[in-house]
Amino acid sequence: MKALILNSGLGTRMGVLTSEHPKCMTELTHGETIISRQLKQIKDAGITDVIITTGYNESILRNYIAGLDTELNIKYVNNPDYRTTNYIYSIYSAREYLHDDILFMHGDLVFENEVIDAVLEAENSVMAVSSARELPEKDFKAVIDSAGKIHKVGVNFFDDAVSAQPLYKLRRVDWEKWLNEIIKYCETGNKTCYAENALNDLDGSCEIYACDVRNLLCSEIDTPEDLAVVSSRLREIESRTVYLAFGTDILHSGHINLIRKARRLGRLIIGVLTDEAVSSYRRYPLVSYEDRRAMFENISGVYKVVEQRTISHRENLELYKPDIVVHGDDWRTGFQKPNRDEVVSILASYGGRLVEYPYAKNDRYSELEARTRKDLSMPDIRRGRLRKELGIKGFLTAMEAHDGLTGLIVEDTVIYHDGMPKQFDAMWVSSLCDSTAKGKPDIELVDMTSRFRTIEDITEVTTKPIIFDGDTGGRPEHFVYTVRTLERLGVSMVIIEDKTGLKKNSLFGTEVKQTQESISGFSDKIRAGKKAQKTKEFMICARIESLILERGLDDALERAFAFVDAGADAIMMHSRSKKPDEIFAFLERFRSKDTVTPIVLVPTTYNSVTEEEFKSRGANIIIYANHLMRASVPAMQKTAKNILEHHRSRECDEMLMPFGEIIRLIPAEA
Ligand code: SPV
Ligand code: MG
Repeated sequence: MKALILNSGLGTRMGVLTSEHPKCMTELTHGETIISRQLKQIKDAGITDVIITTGYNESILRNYIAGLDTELNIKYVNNPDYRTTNYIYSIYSAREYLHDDILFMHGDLVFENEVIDAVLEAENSVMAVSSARELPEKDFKAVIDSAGKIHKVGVNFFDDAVSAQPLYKLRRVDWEKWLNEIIKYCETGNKTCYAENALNDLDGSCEIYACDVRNLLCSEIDTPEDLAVVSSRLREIESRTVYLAFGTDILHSGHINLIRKARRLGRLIIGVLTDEAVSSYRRYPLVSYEDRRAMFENISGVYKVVEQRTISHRENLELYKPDIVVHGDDWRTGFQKPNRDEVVSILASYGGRLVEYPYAKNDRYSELEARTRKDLSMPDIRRGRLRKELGIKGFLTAMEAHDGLTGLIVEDTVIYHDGMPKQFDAMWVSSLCDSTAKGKPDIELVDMTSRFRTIEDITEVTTKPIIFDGDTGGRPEHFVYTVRTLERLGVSMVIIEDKTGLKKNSLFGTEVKQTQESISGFSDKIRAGKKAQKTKEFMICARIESLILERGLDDALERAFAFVDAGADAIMMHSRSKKPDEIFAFLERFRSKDTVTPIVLVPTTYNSVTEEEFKSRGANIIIYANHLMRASVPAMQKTAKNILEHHRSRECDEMLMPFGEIIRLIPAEA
């Protein structure tokens, strides 16, 4: 594509302003002239070849442009009869250079970047028009049909017309038709009319459509009054602020393009989502907030980088009141729609506007995301995430997973509420469910080698942090090996319980014989584990069975403080009461002395309490310890019975998920 700028004319209506140079050299703001601005916009649009028709004060113009150092290939074409002809003849003079797609503009036209972007992005040949402006008495108007196609352009058309500006993007097929007509006009002596007279003779067979730029700046400067109006609009445009939020940790060409477009609209403020905000709606960010912030700060043309603490833009829109918010158009539907609606309504409250660009879909971007997810599943990255996320959010939820498929369900299940996604933060590899899945009792019968295999099945297909139920941890001499193996597997935390002898599941309470380990014996085990661990991030959590074994709160508290002293990174307080009172009492008394050690709860029985309440009382991790297993067993029994009853499977089909859907849960390449 080439740009064609018409600069042959005298510009007499500008008075003294054009006495010494062509009109296009008129200064707009801060040393910028009409022509320097146009050439910069052309270059920014990626066009390198420019044809400028000249006449009046040609050498002054050429010297001036040479001094601008535009890096454009500029071809000057002189219209020798510029005093007596119109620009139709200038185009005719340049005809041999114009066999291409053409961006065509008058030399006195000033437009904002959004205008040239809209014109160039249009699929068809287009002319800039404005349906928002009053019809000008003396300037161009375009007659358009209901499909937006332009039939006539001129000063004297009023019916079905809109205000039109001499800025066209012309595809070669259309332009050649118009150019041929211009050539015919000039060669039959018709040199003093507008080039549009030739276009009008084609009566729509040259297919040019209206590109409606509404209230955006796109004006010719004919008089000093025009200049004053346009200059003041430009100052306003230059001081505009544009807001664009990013939660990404990989910057690809789609993001760079969006930034490039956004910064052309004004001073670009980038809102970088905090780690907490990112992990609330997407995966955990691989690159930390500080590093992501630095990444954006180092992109040229970014005016300011600020923190965005939630997925909602509200806080920052109210703080910075940007004139424009830029976003990909992907949020018009789906879970982000409520966020978009909120942005639209906040912008409307102070007169800002939303600019959306087509969302860049690209297989390469999906591959990058898949690769990042794979990185997240690597043990070294995964292991530290629980500690980090606890630091970021302070409160996490974990759901049990006992094989690869339940791991995928914990990994991928997400719900949306008011534009906010909610998902589980971590996975609990329960001894109860791991044993149950194998049809075995929960008595440390399933050995560690088998338990590790379950972990591997899960880690192979997921990325979320894993909390491992280590039962009693076994003998201290064995536990140290378990710790190191778990670290190698990428597990984030092991929870061991202060029981000894033949362990039985806690939910049996005192119905079965269970023996609690001594404080000193269990403290030694914790110390041995902490000493054995190779990485800083791995966590050992001490689980206290005092309430299960009805030993009372004082015993529970004494143990909790002793185990923290022995090096436990967290405390799990277990209870099988239907009421949360003893857990609440524990939280209150523990937190009055220790405000930092994370507390883990497993509210299987006292299940009426919400996560919000646990959080407000000082808990940090809530584990849903056996729910996927409990959901699947009755469904399987019901199906088995149904088939037995009906002697065939048709009746139970509607209770079942088609395998086509199940397969969709499973990534093509894990
Ligand atoms: C498990 O899920 O294996 C547990 C929690 O240890 S509980 O079953 O409540 O004891
Ligand atoms: Mg267990």
